[in-house]
Amino acid sequence: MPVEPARAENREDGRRTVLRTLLGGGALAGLAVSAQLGAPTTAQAQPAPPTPAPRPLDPFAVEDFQPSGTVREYWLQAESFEHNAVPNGYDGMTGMRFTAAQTTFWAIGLRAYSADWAAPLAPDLGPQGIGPNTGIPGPVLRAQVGDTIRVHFRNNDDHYRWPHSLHPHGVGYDRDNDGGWLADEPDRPGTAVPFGASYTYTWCCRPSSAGTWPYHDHSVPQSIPVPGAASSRPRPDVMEIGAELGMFGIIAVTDQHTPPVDREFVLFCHDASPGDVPSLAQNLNMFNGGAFVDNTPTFTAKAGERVRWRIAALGNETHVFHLHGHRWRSNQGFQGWVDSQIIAPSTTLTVEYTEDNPGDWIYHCHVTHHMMGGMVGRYRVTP
Ligand SMILES: [Cu+2]
Repeated sequence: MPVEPARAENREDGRRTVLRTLLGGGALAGLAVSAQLGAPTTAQAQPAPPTPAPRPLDPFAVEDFQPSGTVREYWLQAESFEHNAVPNGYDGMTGMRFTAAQTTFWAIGLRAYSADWAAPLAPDLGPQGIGPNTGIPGPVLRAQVGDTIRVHFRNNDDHYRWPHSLHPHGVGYDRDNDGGWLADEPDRPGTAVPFGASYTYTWCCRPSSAGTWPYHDHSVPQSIPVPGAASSRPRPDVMEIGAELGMFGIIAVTDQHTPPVDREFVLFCHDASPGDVPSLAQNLNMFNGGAFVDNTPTFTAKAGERVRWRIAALGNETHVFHLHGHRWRSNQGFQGWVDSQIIAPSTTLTVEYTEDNPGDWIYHCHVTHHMMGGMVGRYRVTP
């Protein structure tokens, strides 16, 4: 089934390639540094003629897309479950304690299954894996440029029984594979998959798709009834409430410029508020469905390993990802070393470095209220 319009943009991939060459620590960058260090420095040496600047990339150029013929097939299921974001009941940073009732809500997650949703897939935390497959975040969907991602999606939200959808970022798709619901075209295929039904989405990995992207529920807005409230609709419906309750994950697309790594960490920044989720005692600012150290993921690495974080955000807040004891090359506007980077809803960060600093570290959002709302985790590096 053709899923791609014939035209697309060339700009992103071209810019990525240039940045990788200049900044990615690749062979060319290394050679340039060596040549400078080894160059003669006598007064007689003539300066080398300046390297001509690369020609500006044509933003209107048609993307050169070569299909690989590989189809990456995933069987995903939306599932509702009672979820405690703070299972140890404790904020290890401030010392505050919580009861389970204050931090538990009915969540909706996404899990990966074998073909025809026969059995849930085993966790795989390796650099090519789907992740823990516990539902929040959903499985990592992986592909290479040229591949097709085919997601067979089944809605088994047996608690809320709401319609749901999957909407991807970064990949190519036509409108029937977009998943974004609109009130003025409510019957658009794949935008409101009813409870008990399934739908297959086909997405195409173009050269401009290389990188880290989110996917999430983009279906009909809903509100969560307050127990005992007179009206079943006590407040305006919340758009993307399925995503607020946990229906999201990361798409990781690689190309020939993607460096191989020993560790890959997937981190999703998201929030839930008592205004939308009445069982919560306060705003929860979460990493991968958990809040506060030892409830959020504890990541581990060894000195010498090549490490990549794939970080995405959804929700109402803009965050600042900060990792103690480490610096890395920014791939955003400022092209230098950083130890903190801004990430806003639906944007992503791909952080890469060689681990060289053993210790018990923390990573956290550097927005104070978000740190206090739970966005803190541990990162343990062994020698
Ligand atoms: Cu934050």
